[in-house]
Amino acid sequence: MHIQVVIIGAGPAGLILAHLLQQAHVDAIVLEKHSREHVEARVRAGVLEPVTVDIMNKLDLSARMHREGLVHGGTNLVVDGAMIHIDIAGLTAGSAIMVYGQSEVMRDLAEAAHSRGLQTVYEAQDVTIEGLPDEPLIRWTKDGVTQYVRSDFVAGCDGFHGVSRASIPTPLLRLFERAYPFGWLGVLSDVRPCNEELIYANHERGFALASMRSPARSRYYIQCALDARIENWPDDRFWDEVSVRLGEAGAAVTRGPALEKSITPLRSFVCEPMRWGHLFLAGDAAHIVPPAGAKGLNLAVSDAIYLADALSRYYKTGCRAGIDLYSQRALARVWQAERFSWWFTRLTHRFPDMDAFDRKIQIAELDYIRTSRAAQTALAENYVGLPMSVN
Ligand code: FAS
Ligand code: PHB
Repeated sequence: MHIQVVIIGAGPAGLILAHLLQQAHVDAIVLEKHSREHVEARVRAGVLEPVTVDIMNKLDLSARMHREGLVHGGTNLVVDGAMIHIDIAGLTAGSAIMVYGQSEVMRDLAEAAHSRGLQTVYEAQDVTIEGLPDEPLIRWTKDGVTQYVRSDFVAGCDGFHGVSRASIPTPLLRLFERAYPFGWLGVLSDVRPCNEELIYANHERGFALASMRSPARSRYYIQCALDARIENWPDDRFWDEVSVRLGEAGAAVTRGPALEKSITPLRSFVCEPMRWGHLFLAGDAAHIVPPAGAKGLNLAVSDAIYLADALSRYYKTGCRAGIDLYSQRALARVWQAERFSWWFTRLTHRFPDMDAFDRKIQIAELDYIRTSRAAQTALAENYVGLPMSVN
């Protein structure tokens, strides 16, 4: 069997790419190792940039997002209790973020993939990629039966721990990494949010984030030690800590049972190039950002847009320029998001090795942001996401 494109992974990168290729009449198949329920149950990102909202609109996948999502024209920083409002819309000629959980995005993408007849194989085990770099042969096992397909191209959308990046000889790759000396402890709870918009708090005791999924469902995070364990964070201890760190807004925190509680390690990571012959990497398979900048999901989407454009142009015109430029174009946007996510993490978190001088510098930068329209504009335009390059 031969197919034009095999997509490994049915996360945001994989399914956005699959929908875009179908729209361009390019034949593709998606191979996902977990069940659809497992993918949709993962509690991850919560903030969509305009680029992500626009592509969901273009794919006619955004009806429920516009019904249930929350449009935010601003966000907030809290520094040792005092609030700084960032007027995102006012500083970026009307741009806004959409608060709509990744679980909901995945449900919308998967439901439409099914109804539109996108070939998606869930619980595809032991996916391997042979024949690289130029003649891909992909094998997998489904219900105990081994299957294989030859393809023109492979899109590795299989996340940080996937098989795609691991299929590229290490000497061909340049890897860039920064591991952070802390993690995020996240709680999902069916309680009303403590504030209309998100709050990013820098507190002596550590970072906290007040986010949400709906007017009745909150998502909170606190910075935690690398060796933190869920069992040492009963709900009451979490609610006490997040309330202290949120300062004045903490008084409005409504407590409730944790529906989900998880610890995520933080890292910055980039793999260059995002291509080897006929294999392309997209999303977390190629890069990871610390979640403070709300970039992970949105970068996966922008990679998929670049890759779909490149492959569609090739099949339509035979022109390989988009394919040959894909890695360079995607990486230009990736590094901008990496820089912002690194900068915003350093601005808002307490690093164990920070001394009194470091803390003073952090407070001075936050005071500068409080008083400078230029500083707030720079934060706002990076937070909503820089324009897709149009070269
Ligand atoms: P994904 O990891 O979403 O999807 C890859 C898919 O490939 C998965 O479904 C996986 O099952 C599949 N796969 C892996 N190996 C395979 C194989 N060998 N064969 C077949 N399939 C395979 N981002 C934010 O912006 N904000 C957040 O708050 C946030 N929180 C996060 C919390 C956690 C615990 C994690 C892990 C990530 C978080 N992220 C967050 C980042 C996250 O949203 C990712 O950036 C986003 O899911 C990236 O999408 P994909 O690149 O599609 O990768
Ligand atoms: C979330 O709601 O999960 C979320 C929101 C903003 C971030 C990170 C995570 O920066």
